[in-house]
Amino acid sequence: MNANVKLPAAKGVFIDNKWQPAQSGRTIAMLAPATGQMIASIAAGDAADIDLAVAAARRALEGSWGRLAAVERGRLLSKLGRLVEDHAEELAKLEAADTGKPMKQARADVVAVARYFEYYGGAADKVHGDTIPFLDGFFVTTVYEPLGVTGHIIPWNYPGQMFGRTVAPALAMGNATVIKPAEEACLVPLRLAELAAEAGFPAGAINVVPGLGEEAGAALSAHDGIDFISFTGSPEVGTLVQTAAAKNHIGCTLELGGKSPQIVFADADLEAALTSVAAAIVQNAGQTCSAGSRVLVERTIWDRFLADLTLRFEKITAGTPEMDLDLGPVISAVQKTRIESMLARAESGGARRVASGRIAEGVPSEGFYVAPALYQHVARDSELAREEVFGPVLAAMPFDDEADAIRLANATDFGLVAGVWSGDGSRAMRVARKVRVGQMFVNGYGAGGGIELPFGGMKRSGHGREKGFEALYELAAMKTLIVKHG
Ligand code: TXE
Repeated sequence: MNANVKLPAAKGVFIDNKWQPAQSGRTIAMLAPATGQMIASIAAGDAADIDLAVAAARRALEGSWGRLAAVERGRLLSKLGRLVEDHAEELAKLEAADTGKPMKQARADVVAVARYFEYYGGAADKVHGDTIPFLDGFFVTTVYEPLGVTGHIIPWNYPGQMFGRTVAPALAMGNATVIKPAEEACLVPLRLAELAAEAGFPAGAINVVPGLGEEAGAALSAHDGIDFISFTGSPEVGTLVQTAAAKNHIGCTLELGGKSPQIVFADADLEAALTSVAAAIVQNAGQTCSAGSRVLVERTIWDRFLADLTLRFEKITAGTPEMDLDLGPVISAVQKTRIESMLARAESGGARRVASGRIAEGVPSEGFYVAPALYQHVARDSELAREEVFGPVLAAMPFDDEADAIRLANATDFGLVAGVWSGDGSRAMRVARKVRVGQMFVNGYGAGGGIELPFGGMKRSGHGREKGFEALYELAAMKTLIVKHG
């Protein structure tokens, strides 16, 4: 790791704007995915640290943070956004070391992090209620108030962006936050908390407790002192988090990944579709909830499309962050093994690998590299057709007509994102309205879309909306104020 990069992780748990060791004194070794070597040792927070963090957040709500006007909260968020820009290169290096992604992608991620704080900084004083005509002698209005202490369990694929995505709108609405970043990658969230203190956020508004999911994460989601929990991760853990939230009768948002299809009709701009289809599975080594992991191709162009896609796939190359190629390694040995086992099962079930990308020469042999892979002969009811791989693996499947395309697109339990490519605008709209997802692209596909665009799932992809103004409403309590004035 570059000597100029500070390692906030080594400093412990961040509570009340101060670093402290985990109460247990335990630590977790963090490995760089690109090299397999240890780069940092983070505090292994657990229930005792979560207790302290929730108490600090509650004090902040009752203290100076709770008294700040919306415009002041917005100013702090905007200032944090500018500090992120000032530290962009440092944060990009941390993100790349932590996740293994190419530097250009880590830099783009940091731009997005700053943008989250800028967007929600500007939005903080623009969430207002309605006046509602009611009976004679009454004045009725709705107001948005903070929920209270909000918990945020975030994953390792975009540690910086996920912090911005869920924490910025929570702060904009005046909540005090406790964040549990992923044990595999949490350097950027820890550094962001430190920068937030520098920006002037009062003690307790932002608390970060790194630690294992089954310890710190489970303790946060089950804590009776929180008022809301936001979770991004696997469907299995999502079930645990929602169950814990139900026991405390609090709300939650769940973002649980996807099996997102791009549907390509014969009349589409095929060049544009090919470029997008290849890019959408390579970004972040396929470890993106909205990765385009299925391509559904009209049978009349199947051979030609697959041949062109194969050519593109074979040029895709994985390397270290510093090589700055198309993709990096996957996050961990566990994930590499998980992907490889899924592919072995797919192949024994008849799926055929038609193209492989490359792994650059000279990558460290201990790194967690997976060559990008394109599969055909993928049975419609197979695991590869229906389940998230979370790696650079694309399943290609042909369809016969519009109805078949819609059926196939909907034939997974997930419903996060989809794309349709067609030169026939009416058909594209018909398909777009019938695919059951939270975000639908027409003649384009960008993982997750922009920060302004509401994002979230249907079915097993979860519920609730992040990004855009919708996130602010998820993270606020609407009160109806009824005044009888006679
Ligand atoms: O997820 P986990 P994992 C999917 C993807 C991936 C699979 C497994 O398919 O292959 O999930 O990844 C915390 N109580 N996604 O094992 O375990 C954990 O510490 C509370 C999709 O990494 O769900 C981390 O902070 N929290 C995805 C977070 O949950 C717990 C992003 C996610 O980890 C916990 C990541 C518990 N009992 C994985 N156990 C997306 N939607 O983008 C773990 N955690």
